Amino acid sequence: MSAVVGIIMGSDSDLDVMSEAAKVLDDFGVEYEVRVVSAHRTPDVMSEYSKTAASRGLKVIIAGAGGSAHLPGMTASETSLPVLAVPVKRDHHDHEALWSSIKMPPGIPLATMPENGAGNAALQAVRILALSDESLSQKVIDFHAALHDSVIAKDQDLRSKGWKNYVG
Ligand code: RP5
Repeated sequence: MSAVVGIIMGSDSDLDVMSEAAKVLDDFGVEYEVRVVSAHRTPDVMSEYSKTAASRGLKVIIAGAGGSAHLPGMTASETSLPVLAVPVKRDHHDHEALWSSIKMPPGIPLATMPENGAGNAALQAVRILALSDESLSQKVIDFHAALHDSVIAKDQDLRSKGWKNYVG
């Protein structure tokens, strides 16, 4: 099967953050591709990637970048596909990547995730794909049921042990 989600990032140094998206897609059995596509260092590649993404079969793009993060927004401007931005945040960064993603001009939507929120970006991509895929939709429902049950189990454990023993 060919990739339906494109995971792109401005640098291979973003991979530790962006690989969380790949892991989630693996869990849901969604096909994806992973590329380094820099808005600043390889703008020609970014442009080509964005313009051909839909015709190559991609349905959603997850784009991560840090610092002066232009990749998510510029990708959104050159494709008709939904683009999910992941602002990559390091300790020596302020929130510039987040700001650059949430300040998009009217007409060019960009769904911006929390800083380093690649896992949630993938879950959102799965939800988008699940709109037209019944078996994937069932997996999303099952995922939420498991999440619910895990919290119930933790709460029961906490109540039976008491908080001090639970923490200890
Ligand atoms: C951004 O600059 C990248 O997305 C990365 O987060 C940051 C640093 O890139 P490298 O210098 O590590 O390649 O464009």
